[in-house]
Amino acid sequence: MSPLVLYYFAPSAPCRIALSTIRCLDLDVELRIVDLFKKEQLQEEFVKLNPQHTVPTLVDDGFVLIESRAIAIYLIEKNFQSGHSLYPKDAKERALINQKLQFDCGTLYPRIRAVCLPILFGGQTKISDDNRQKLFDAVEFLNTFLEGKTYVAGSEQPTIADLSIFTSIANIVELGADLSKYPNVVSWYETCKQLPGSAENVVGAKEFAGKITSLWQDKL
Ligand SMILES: N[C@@H](CCC(=O)N[C@@H](CS)C(=O)NCC(=O)O)C(=O)O
Repeated sequence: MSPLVLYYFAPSAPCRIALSTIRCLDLDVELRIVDLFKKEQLQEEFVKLNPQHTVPTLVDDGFVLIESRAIAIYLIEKNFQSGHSLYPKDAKERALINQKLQFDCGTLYPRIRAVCLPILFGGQTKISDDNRQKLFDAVEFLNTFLEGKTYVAGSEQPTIADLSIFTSIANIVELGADLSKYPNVVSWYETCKQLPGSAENVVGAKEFAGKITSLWQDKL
């Protein structure tokens, strides 16, 4: 069987959600780099594959899938039909994992983007106070969710919600965010650093942060 193909760019957090899932599941993958800083996602061949021209894009034996969290769920459902601790079959456990995936996709990560994209692509050199505040409000929510818990969905084992949120938090850690006011987030982050693929994930976050910090005259 041909290996999975993942169109990938390490500084992209969604790409690292997909890849860290692949690493935790120990699946074979061929990475094809799409350099967003060179606008390679707009090349005709790639747009034919993914008209939304986003990475990550997964190709599994001709089946094309976009959206990082959908990719994570697909890989587990396809390869572990009787379930996997990263995304167990129990409806309530899944619901709590899905909730935290939605929290990352709909709240935490968009607030990180709102801080970073004006710097990365908008020519700005400073963060708006409002955007910074909203980002740290989301970190505060995460800190509250983690009260008395080891992992974000409340399970005893890490899940894909941890992989997703770890990826977002790695970006702001590497941007120099002071998380000392969020002790639950700090200890959870240290725990997640033990997961397969997390060192590689942090390398991508460093690349992302390096690009931002070369452009701004500010700090988180
Ligand atoms: N919700 C999507 C977001 C994908 C996304 O927006 N990827 C960005 C990089 S972080 C991208 O490919 N941007 C290039 C473009 O939109 O042209 C996911 O989680 O996969």
